[in-house]
Amino acid sequence: MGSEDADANPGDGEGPVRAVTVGPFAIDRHCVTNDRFAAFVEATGYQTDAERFGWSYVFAKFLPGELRRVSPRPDITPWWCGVRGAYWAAPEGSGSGLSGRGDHPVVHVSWADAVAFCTWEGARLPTEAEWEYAARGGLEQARYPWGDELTPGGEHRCNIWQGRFPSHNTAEDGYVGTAPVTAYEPNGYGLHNVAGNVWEWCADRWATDHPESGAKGTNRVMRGGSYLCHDSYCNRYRVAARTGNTPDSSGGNTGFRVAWDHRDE
Ligand SMILES: [Cu+2]
Repeated sequence: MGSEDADANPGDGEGPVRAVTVGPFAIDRHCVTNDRFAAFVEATGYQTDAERFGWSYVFAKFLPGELRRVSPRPDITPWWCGVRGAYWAAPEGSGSGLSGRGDHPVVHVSWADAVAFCTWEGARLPTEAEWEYAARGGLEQARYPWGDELTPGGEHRCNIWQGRFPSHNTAEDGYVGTAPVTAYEPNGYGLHNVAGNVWEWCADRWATDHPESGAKGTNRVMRGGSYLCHDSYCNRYRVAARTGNTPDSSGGNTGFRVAWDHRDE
């Protein structure tokens, strides 16, 4: 687990490369889709954190002009807008919807929302070690879930940013925003889109020093990178890359996949 890549972000705690043991577990081949999350909400009436707060982060370029102008932006990541009314079923705020995106990953879900969904399904979030073990697809210390080359034979294998970030996405990989959860070829274990598309919540608390007794902070781990990742700014679509966020945070590029204790199937 982990990497000692020279181009890892120094504060991310990817390394050192270390042996980690995981027990038997099952993990979904792909992220939870909008359709699947809708069934959960329909059955339970669950309200997400973004709905309770009344807003969530949306990539500025996805917004119509007026909404883009009135929505506040963080100083250090000004390509994000805090958009009133943005939540999983209205990913670009009021007036937007999920038409044509039923099989895309649900986004604008917080860590707490993801846990609520998992609990309802009798499942759980993967631990970070389980996630990485599954994402590597049986390859040892490869850079990506499919090998060391980003586009083997010129073929795109994941949904990230091409062009100049954050002004121009050429979408050579086929997508500007989210892609269907089963887009691109799966890795050696049959998992789709572990790299790119949307960040995926893990169960673990965030730390960079990998304490054996588990981290104590409040932030939670996210893995995999998203459609906004580009090597000029954030190359966290490498399989060992990691980041974290507060458990009530949500945004238009964060989703999750579900895991289970071992089951026969
Ligand atoms: Cu990134």
